[in-house]
Amino acid sequence: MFSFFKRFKGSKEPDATPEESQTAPESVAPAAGAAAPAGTQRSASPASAAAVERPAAPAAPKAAAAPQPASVNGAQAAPTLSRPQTPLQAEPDESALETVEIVPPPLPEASAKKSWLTRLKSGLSKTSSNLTGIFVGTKIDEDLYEELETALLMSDAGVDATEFLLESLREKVRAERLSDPQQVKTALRTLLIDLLKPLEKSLMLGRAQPLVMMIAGVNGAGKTTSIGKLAKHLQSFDQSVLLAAGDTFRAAAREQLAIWGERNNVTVVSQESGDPAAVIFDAVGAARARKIDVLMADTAGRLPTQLHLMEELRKVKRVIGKAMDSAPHEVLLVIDANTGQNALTQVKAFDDALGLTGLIVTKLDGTAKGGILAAIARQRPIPVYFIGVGEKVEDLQPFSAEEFSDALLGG
Ligand SMILES: Nc1nc2c(ncn2[C@@H]2O[C@H](COP(=O)(O)OP(=O)(O)O)[C@@H](O)[C@H]2O)c(=O)[nH]1
Ligand SMILES: [Mg+2]
Repeated sequence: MFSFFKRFKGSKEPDATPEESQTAPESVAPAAGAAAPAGTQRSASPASAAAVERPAAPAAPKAAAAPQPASVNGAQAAPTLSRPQTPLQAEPDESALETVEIVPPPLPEASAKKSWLTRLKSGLSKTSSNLTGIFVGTKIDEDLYEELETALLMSDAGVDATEFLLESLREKVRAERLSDPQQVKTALRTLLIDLLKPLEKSLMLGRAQPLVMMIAGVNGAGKTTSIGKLAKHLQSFDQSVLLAAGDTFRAAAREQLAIWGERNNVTVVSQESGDPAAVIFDAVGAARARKIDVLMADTAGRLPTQLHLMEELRKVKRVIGKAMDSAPHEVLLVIDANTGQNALTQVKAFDDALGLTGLIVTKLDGTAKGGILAAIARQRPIPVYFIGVGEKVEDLQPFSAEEFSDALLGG
């Protein structure tokens, strides 16, 4: 499902193995980011965006040439799930933690990848047909820009991102003396990718044991489902996983996670009643005692306007910090892409309350219009670790600005 690699924290030089030299440029920087306080991890600035940028396509041939390709990151590259070699370092520092990074597809099979992209494209087809229809004519005139403005607004991009994209596009058309609407479409694709790129970020594992991830969001956003999918992915990379049933509001929520855990052989820490902070506190203790790699803490859905419930989340976060100094290492918000501009409101409110480190955007397979990511990129650029295009495990995939832009523009 995911390609991945390991390396030692603190190794600065991309010189040990072909796989390391391939991965070092982006892997060193996120590790540094990971050590920073939660609030500073996001890739809002162009500099940090570059730092978290994932392997570019040119790296792929190199990986293919490596004796044992441990990770293949280029979109065109042949898929592999082979384990990475132990880095060829004579005496790794005992205190250095092994780090595993989950990077974007390739999927194991080209057909699986195709079906996943097809879902994304069909999910976003409303927006893409609106957008592509604009560029079928022969003239670049005011009508074209006006139609584009409408289409972008209708895609949930919001006023700010729409204006930004339109202005940049006019500028580009002028500067590059574009004369064909198809060229304008290509220019828009470039601008969209540039805008969304800072949202791309890999999830870095292995930088703490356990790596504690707290998952928040409104009801029905897809928190529990995404936790389940992620747990499966993580297990396939030999990561031991523990789940904390922090949604103590409804017995059904606890059961949902418990049943899922049983089926998938993942331990779920839960309590009959009570305080989510206490449940999660216990779970952190259990994860430490059992040397679990990743602990994911589910929480009850809540609206940002429910201030006492937002305060409860803050408490959960504080208490996690008491159970383990550096934790939580990730505070993720799950948003349903179908909620349009409201999703942006959620991002801002949860971020203000908790200091989010990442987003999971679900249900891009339905009637979502997709432009919301442009709005997020402009107004609260928090990394999008994963996007969901369905209910199956393989329907949760890392976010790629190129793939997403192509899906939006019907590419
Ligand atoms: N189509 C689709 N459905 C999803 C996706 N993610 C979650 N769901 C569904 O959304 C519903 C609510 O999910 P759940 O995880 O229980 O939400 P929670 O309240 O945030 O924990 C469930 O029926 C999920 O199967 C997705 O990416 N695509
Ligand atoms: Mg739930």
